[in-house]
Amino acid sequence: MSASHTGACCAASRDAMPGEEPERQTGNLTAPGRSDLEGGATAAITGSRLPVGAPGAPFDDSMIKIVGGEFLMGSDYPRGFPLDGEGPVREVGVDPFYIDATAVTNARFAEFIDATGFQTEAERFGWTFVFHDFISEETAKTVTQAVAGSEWWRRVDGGDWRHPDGPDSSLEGRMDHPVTQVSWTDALAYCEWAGKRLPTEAEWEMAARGGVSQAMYPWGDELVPDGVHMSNVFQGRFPTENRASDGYAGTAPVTSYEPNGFGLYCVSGNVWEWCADNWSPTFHQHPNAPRDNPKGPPGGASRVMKGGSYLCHSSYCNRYRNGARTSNTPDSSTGNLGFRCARDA
Ligand SMILES: [Ca+2]
Ligand SMILES: [Cu+2]
Repeated sequence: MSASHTGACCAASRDAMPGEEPERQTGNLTAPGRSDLEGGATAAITGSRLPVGAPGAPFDDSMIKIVGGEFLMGSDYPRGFPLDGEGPVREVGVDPFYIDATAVTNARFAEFIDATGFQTEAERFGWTFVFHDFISEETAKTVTQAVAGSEWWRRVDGGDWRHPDGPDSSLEGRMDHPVTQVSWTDALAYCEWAGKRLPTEAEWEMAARGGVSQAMYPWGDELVPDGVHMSNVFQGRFPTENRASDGYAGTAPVTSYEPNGFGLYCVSGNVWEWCADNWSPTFHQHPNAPRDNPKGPPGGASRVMKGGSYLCHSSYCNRYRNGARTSNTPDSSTGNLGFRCARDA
């Protein structure tokens, strides 16, 4: 996590780890060099869940057609993180597209791995980031590094998507949960296999808003309307007291809670979701920045993440809002970061 992400309960980056660079194998998929290591309004609701057969993929997935049009993107929320560049609120146009109703599950990801033998970056690096509470006592004895300033993130050797809490953990009972411990590069590989792609940030946010203009959350402005939990975030005292009043201390099944107006589940909370765009906190603030199907700036060391996660808490990191955003390096993987796919209409 770079200094610009102060306050991010959510993002732990490989480049946050000081000291020796873990050995990595090369040649599989391109991944960025690690040389910089240091220690809306007019969106029509279709509601039509057309089954879209992704060419080449062994299953038909249920995707949701977003009609496109213009919407108000971003947020001027005064309690946001200025360095995230949520604002200003601006009108952005998006072409019609399809998006997954849910995040990619462990079950789906397992199909991809079984079909391709793909090795994720966490497996190639040999380690990943796990939230401190989820690490077993046995594994904890082997953990030597925490992220400075976010000590709840621990580097765990042998953790990967199949072992999201460390080498002695498993996916038992979690096959319908979102896959985690996947890097942006891993997500692209899955998308390619599935005949899909990652959504742009604009597409993601338009879909997440569910046709409600400039609401704080996909369902409205209140986090817990009438005491009903609408998302999987963090209740209690972060990071030590996870009360899980919403039913889940970690990930939840991808169709938990009510879907938004477009039929998307868990866009807020549960896991962060990778977007296609390169990250910049300022690119969209330029007067001539693209407003028509914007795809983020060219270049850049990080990628956009949206939606917040089960670790977001109002007292610390309120990025479970529609307009919120953060980033991570494309080779990073954590236990609260997954993705959903999009597709051209
Ligand atoms: Ca929770
Ligand atoms: Cu957060």
